[in-house]
Amino acid sequence: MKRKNPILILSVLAVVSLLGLGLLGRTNHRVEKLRKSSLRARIKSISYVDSLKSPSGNDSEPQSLMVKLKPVLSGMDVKTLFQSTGFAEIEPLYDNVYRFQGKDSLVPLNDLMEQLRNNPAVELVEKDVVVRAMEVPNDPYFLYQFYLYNHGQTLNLTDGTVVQPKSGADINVVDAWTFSKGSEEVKIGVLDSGADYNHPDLRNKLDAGFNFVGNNAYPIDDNGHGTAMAGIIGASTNNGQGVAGICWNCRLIPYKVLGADGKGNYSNLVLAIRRAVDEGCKVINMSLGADEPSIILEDALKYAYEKDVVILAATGNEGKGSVCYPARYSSYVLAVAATDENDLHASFSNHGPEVAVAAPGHMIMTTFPNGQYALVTGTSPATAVASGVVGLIRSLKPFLTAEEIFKILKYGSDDVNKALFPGIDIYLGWGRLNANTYVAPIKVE
Ligand SMILES: [Ca+2]
Ligand SMILES: [Ca+2]
Repeated sequence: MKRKNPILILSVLAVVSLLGLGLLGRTNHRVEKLRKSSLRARIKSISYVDSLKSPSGNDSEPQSLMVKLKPVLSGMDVKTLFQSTGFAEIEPLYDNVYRFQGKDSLVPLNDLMEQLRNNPAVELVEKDVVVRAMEVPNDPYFLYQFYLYNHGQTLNLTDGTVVQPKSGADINVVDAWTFSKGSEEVKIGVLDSGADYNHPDLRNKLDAGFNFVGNNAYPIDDNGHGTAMAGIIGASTNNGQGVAGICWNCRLIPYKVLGADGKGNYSNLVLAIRRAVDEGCKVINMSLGADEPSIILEDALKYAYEKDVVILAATGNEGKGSVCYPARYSSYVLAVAATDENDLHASFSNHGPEVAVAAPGHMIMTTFPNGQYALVTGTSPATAVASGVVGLIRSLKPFLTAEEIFKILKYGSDDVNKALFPGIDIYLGWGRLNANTYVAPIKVE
């Protein structure tokens, strides 16, 4: 377990300024919207920003002080002695050392500290520094990945946008990593526009896939969408570089079904699903969709499900009351809706009775071609988040069937909209993912 210490924060800030330099000259907050096509799968808005300013946290400020009194005070009633100083509570720790609780005080802690420093009875005053007992990966952009760890950090984008996420609106994956960081045995098929095999945060994670668009063995990414999805699912993590992936050790297999324009067709999708199953993928990510049903497509999904593959697909980004295909085939597929950084249903996320779960899908920091990093938005990244989480479950519990994993998500997700829509609903399905509840051992008291 590592502590989050000042050295880590300094190094993160140092890299933040490098990010600003590295991405200078990029189009500011560009948003690509790709056109609908009735017979073609399509993907939606990818957005990215050119650079970011330094973030700041707000839940790690100390609320109390550790105070060492001079030995001459031993035996005296310390509470009486300091009762006028404005501390809510004074508790003995050991010998002459006390904890002075400033949490509910009307006086700022720094002022209380200064008062004590000037008090002749006080030998030493220190802030009661907040420590976190958890493993935080050393990837420098981890601070921007509030979908993984949201402690209410403020993000200032260079276009003037300020993102202020709600603390706790994340998939609780840092805790989950204590139990599962993924296994190389679990292969995740990413059916998309290919992947950047040279990206420093992906090159050690990608296995050979296939390019159905060019009908060759090289699923290179000439669009960017596939590289972004692959990074969310399983970028190299704790490697001191770029972003953290969700499934640290899972293998990623790109199957290219979308061209440079972000479009593809069902025939290649069907071929890719069948090939991914036959090549041993236990999870299939489809951050894509179209509006028309297809019996042949449904047959391919059924084939995968019966071979015990967990398939995840995006609900679509039109903000309408119908879920795209293949996500709509909910007997075989987990349809993933998007939430935002406040745990609210994202307005662009399609809804309907087929929605299974929701995952963060707004401003998701991930890999982008040519060694870059980007913030992407849509039900596409939400789906990739869910695939990474399913990869963690499959790694830890390979004996579970696809059907059982559906049930784990059903009973373990957080019903974050329960005030308005208690239980399963057409917006968030069973709720927003909570990776820790899926993988943590059940506590028996
Ligand atoms: Ca990394
Ligand atoms: Ca609900």
